[in-house]
Amino acid sequence: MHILEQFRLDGKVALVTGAAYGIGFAMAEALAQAGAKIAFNCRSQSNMDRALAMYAEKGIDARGYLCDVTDEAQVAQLIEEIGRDLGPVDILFNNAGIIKRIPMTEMDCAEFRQVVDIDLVAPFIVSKAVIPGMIERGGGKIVNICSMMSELGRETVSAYAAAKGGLKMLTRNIASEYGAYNIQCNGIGPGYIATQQNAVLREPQADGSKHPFDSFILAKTPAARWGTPEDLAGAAVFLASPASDFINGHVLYVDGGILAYIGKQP
Ligand code: NAP
Ligand code: GCO
Repeated sequence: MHILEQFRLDGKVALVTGAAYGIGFAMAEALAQAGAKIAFNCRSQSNMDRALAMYAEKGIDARGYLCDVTDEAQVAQLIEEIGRDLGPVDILFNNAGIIKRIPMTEMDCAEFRQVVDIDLVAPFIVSKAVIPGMIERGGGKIVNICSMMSELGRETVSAYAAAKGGLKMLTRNIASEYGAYNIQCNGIGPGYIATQQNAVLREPQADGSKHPFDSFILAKTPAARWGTPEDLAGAAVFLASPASDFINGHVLYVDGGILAYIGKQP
């Protein structure tokens, strides 16, 4: 097979959770460009309508479904509807996620649980819903969207770091438990990617100067820039394609070098 053919996804059905915008949308667009049929979900009709229009503008006939990934019954229905509309899920990207930035001692248990529910329990729920079909059909791909916080902590993100650290180990465990069925489960660990999830950390100050966190991240990133959702496209297609059939349990960090760097001297 010509090497570039290994990166094609023609005839495959890809589900990207939470792909109405942000990183999920960019990865779904890349998978579509590689030939996959795209299914995505989100929780609000308005986001769904906007996303469908954006996919259509890109020439992508994506199918959108309203589904809260923390709800097992809704996820079961989601997988059934995708099977009816597009065919069984060959590729799953567990991308949906939230963050709450609250000092741990001030965080309610309910807030901690909500982050863990969406960022860790939901990938378990959706993966569990697609793996039996993947086994029946001889294999599949699962990609979990991890984080710098799968490796590092920082103030105010205890729930998120616990969830994303757990997601790294869930990735390794799915790889271990189902690798024999030709299912590859890997992770993508984005660095600091400019999306609405962290827009508050990049807002210019009243005097027009950079947000301190913006300056902090630029000093911690060898590439000296925030990433864009499109920076993740290549890693997404690679881990969804036959080109990565012997890669399993790996988290591919797309972080501009943050994890390798002690940080620029002030
Ligand atoms: P975002 O812009 O906030 O998008 C999050 C997506 O998740 C939205 O589409 C949202 O849809 C969906 N979502 C949230 N909770 C959901 C639920 N319960 N059920 C279904 N959909 C749900 O975030 P992003 O920056 O694109 O991040 C996407 C993923 O990458 C997340 O897992 C995040 O932790 C991870 N990540 C982000 C960065 C970064 O720097 N941006 C870095 C590393 C990892 P609705 O709310 O409209 O339903
Ligand atoms: C934060 C940011 C990060 C990014 C990402 C880094 O508050 O530190 O939101 O958590 O979202 O996870 O990889």
